[in-house]
Amino acid sequence: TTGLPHPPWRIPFLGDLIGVHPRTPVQDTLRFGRGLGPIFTRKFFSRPIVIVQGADLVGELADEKRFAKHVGLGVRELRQIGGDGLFTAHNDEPNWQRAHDILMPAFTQKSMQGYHPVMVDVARQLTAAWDARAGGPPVDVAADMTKLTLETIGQTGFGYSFGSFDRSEPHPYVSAMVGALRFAQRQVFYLPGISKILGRKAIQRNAVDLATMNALVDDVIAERSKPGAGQAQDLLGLMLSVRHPETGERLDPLNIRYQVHTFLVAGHETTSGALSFALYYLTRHPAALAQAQAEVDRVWGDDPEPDPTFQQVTKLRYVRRVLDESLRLWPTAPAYFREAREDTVIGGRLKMNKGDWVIVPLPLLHRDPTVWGDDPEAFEPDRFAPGRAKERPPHAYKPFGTGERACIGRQFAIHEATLVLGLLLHRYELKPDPGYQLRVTELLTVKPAGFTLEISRRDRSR
Ligand code: MNH
Repeated sequence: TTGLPHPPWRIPFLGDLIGVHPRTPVQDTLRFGRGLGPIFTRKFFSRPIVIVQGADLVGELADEKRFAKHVGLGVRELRQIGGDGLFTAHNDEPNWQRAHDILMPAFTQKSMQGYHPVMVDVARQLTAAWDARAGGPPVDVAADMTKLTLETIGQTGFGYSFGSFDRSEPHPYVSAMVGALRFAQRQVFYLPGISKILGRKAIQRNAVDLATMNALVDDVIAERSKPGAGQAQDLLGLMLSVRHPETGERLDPLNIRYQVHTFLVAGHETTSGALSFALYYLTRHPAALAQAQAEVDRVWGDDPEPDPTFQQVTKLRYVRRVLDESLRLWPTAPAYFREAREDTVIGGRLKMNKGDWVIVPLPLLHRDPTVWGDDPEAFEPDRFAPGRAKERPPHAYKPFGTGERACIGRQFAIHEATLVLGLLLHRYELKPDPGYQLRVTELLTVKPAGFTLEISRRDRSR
């Protein structure tokens, strides 16, 4: 890594710690990365990290023959929750392929059609809660989107309801999860060993959080394993009853627990952030909001209580563009890692030995001015209008990752988010606090913090 551009003010032993904060690794990288060129480095203590931006190099890294997913800093720490579950498994762990093959049938178009009525039902729990708040004090958008997405994955995946909309405090699973994620994120910044000395209390609290999470998941599994419980073909049903199509193997109980955590966490934090950013950008851009509302009105007309079909959701093309553009500016899973399968050179200049890895921070890739033009910060959903993708290099936009380890839940997330955003735009007038300045919080995923909206039912008599 010697010779690579790096942030100013490098100090011996500590490295590039000036101007960084353990709670904002992505935003720090975004700030430093502008102007440092396609390959740069940051050093935490003695550990150098190589960071790659720019669509050309990210395209090169997408070559599955030369590179593969790396379970990197911040993801590795999640193995205490996700173990060898899909997200945190190393490429060569046998449970990855096994679970991938067993679970793929849960993510087909046909499966999405099966989840659709449940997604509608959960969306109605949200609108019932918002109806009760209409005309009243503003709602905390990210908090409510998190309730919604957690309910959706709980009910579609596992037939389990967290009762999120009947609670004033987050479900204990969620509080424990937030604690465990925070613990994992903090570990990234400690030298190996230091966290053990400095953080006895934190380690104990983390153990309690993990136990809380495990207890809930073990209950859900036990409930469904009872004789006569019946096996719905949801995620849990597949994991409990299906053998691998070729090898006949099943998933073992510990791995099933890891997978349930994985889906509960991966399946809700990211989609919740995507919905929250979309609402943020829409309410800052009146023309886009008007266009999105015109679209949902074309699809659902003046019916105040539409019964949305699966087909109708796929017709919300502009709403979809709004989501795509929101995920460009704030890809809610903000980075992935790639490692070299063999010794190689990238960009014609950076030598990588087999096993060496680099990080791809997506907010930087998605602001590459050679791809997105002079004003990459501008929110313009029409960047995703039909035909426009052809104008870009193929790997310029990667909110769902790349290759065989890309997001398995992409269609699920897009269907859920489009449906919910559409229904909210059809039902409510949304007024942002004019003084709100976007503040992004990072907890492995990114979300707008403190973002509220005043909501009122739309007047359909006009
Ligand atoms: Mn999702 C992997 C982004 C929604 C389940 N997801 C990934 C990766 C990205 C990602 C990026 C690749 C990470 C890496 O290379 O290390 N995911 C998202 C975003 C959304 C999202 C931006 C919503 C918006 N993800 C969902 C949903 C589910 C889900 C919803 C489940 C229903 N994601 C996963 C799983 C993986 C994954 C599981 C790991 C896949 C694998 O490696 O086999």
